[in-house]
Amino acid sequence: MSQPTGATLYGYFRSSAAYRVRIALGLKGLGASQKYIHLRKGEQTAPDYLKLNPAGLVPVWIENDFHVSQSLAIIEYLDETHPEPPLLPREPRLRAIAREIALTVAADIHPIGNLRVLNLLAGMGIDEAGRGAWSKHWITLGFDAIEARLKTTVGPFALGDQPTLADICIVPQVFNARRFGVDLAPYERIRGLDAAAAQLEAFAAAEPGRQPDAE
Ligand SMILES: N[C@@H](CCC(=O)N[C@@H](CS)C(=O)NCC(=O)O)C(=O)O
Repeated sequence: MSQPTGATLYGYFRSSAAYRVRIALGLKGLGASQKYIHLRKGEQTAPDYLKLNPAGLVPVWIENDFHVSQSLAIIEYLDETHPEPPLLPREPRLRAIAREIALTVAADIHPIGNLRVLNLLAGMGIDEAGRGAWSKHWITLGFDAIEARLKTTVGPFALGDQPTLADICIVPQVFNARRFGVDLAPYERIRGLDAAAAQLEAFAAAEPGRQPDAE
């Protein structure tokens, strides 16, 4: 039974940024109403939605007269308003590494493979195979960095025996990697934490296929 926040999360089943927020809510045992913005139909650019998020992206978190976008900002807000269980390690160096990994996904990998980027490439005449190769390239580069970074961590999760912001960002990106046919064989540590996370209901319930708007 989750604790209601009275808030609304605007998302889309396949949005990996919204997927991150769903995982964080699950780990905190928090509930929120969900509203679905159909990205492939372009609902993110509808005037009413742009009033909520002028960037035309999901997720957005709405709590009475307060609203915030950017998945990492939403997750930090949830962590600060509901501190248990913490989503960042307590030890400052591990916290820094958790943020490093989260940003490798959220700042370096994810934005370049976003729908609007792929749509722009399509408009420039890049065919589906070319767009797929583009996405695979950037995911592979980012995963190479994360896999190397995880060398000194102990598992089963990215930074030890509890899931953190690092796992919250990696797992949805692994989902995307599978969609784009990225070969995950070289990423033993990433595959290991993804498998560990899949055992937790917070991660399993947040999977795109389990969302009411899944197609
Ligand atoms: N940095 C943002 C990224 C948000 C984002 O790019 N969301 C994607 C879905 S994962 C989106 O709304 N894409 C719509 C589009 O590209 O038109 C965050 O972490 O929230």
